[in-house]
Amino acid sequence: MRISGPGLAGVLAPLVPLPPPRMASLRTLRWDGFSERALVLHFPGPASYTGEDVVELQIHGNPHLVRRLLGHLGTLGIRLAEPGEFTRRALLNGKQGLLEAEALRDLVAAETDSQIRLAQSRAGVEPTWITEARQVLVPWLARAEAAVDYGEDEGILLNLKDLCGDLRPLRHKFHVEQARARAARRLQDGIRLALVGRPNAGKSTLFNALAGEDRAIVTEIPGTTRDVLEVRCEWRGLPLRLFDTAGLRATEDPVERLGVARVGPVLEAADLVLHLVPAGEEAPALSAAILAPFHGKVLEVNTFADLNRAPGLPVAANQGDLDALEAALKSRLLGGLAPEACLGALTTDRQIELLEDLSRQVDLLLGLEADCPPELPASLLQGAWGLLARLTGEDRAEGSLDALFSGFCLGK
Ligand SMILES: Nc1nc2c(ncn2[C@@H]2O[C@H](COP(=O)(O)OP(=O)(O)OP(=O)(O)O)[C@@H](O)[C@H]2O)c(=O)[nH]1
Ligand SMILES: [Mg+2]
Repeated sequence: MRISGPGLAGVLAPLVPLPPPRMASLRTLRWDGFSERALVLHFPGPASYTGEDVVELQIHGNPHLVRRLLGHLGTLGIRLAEPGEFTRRALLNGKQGLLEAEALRDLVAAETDSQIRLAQSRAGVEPTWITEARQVLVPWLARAEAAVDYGEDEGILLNLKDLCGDLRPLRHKFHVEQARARAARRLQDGIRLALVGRPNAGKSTLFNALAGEDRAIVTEIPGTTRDVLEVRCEWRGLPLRLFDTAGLRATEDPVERLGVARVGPVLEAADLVLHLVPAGEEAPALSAAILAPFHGKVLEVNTFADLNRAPGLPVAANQGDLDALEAALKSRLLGGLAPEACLGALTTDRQIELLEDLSRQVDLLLGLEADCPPELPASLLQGAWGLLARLTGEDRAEGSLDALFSGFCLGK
């Protein structure tokens, strides 16, 4: 149990005398006739996770015992934490930045190796491009302010050419970061990948190959798969949620018809749809019609590439020949970046929107006329500065914190 708040030594005194700071000590907790031997840790504020006094009680995990102790702590004026409340307090007490808190939320939610690495790469370090952007902006903010305040009287002018010379490399960095962030968000969210096509196109074979396990039944009988099958896996650095579906065809079989009817919702929800067409065949009219509304997210792959070489994206899942598919997926989903190239990148909608705003702000600055009044660059520079501050959380709206911490679990 982790407890945070002011004056804990006094509050907990009736239960247990607290040990010296940061020393794990065996103590006996006494309440209501119970005597529980527990390892007790005491982190007096501000040198603690939340910045307040923090006490950890490592008691035996019996759920009834835990309930009884929680009940007793309630009588001492201690209540259960809200989801993410520890981190929220750490943030409000300046122990942690907003970007770090967001990275922690992603770490808690991560399900695959690459998602964990991505979240860890963002914890505890401010991205260097943010530091560099600040270094570029600070002197120009000062110069612009001076030009606004004293320009006319003292002849202080803002040299827009030099300003643009400094901003162009910055804009380039922002564009690089935008591409990295879009790819990183895909990785952090996971990619919903649907496999569709006519019966016997090789969907379940590919499904099993990507999942790395024998999950779906594969036979040479057309119409084998009826239900939608789902598996979460990481394939060559891509966190995937895979969906195997019933083969698309007009059929009298009532069970198979139900299966075909389930393909639509899978297509709706998918980030990317792989349409499997055996190499050398034309896509059947029925699948083409069903897929037409989703054409923006459909990628045609040619299965049975071991038997038939044809132009297109060759896949021979039963031979493990999936390199072309890997390249196509990474190009399509990550803009050609390798998953490792996304380490340290921004990932959340909030962060990405602010980065886009920042990029637009710099575009406006670069587009200024040479003879514009200094108030214009000054206010745009202020705007850019403000966006950076909102990104790192130095300037934040309370409401945005509610959204962030609703994604946390209890006790974090
Ligand atoms: N040679 C070769 N055979 C394959 C390939 N992919 C699948 N097969 C074989 O083709 C047959 C059908 O494969 P499935 O994976 O069951 O096809 P499906 O699209 O899931 O079929 P339904 O579930 O009936 O819609 C099986 O006998 C597989 O072993 C491939 O790339 N090359
Ligand atoms: Mg199948």
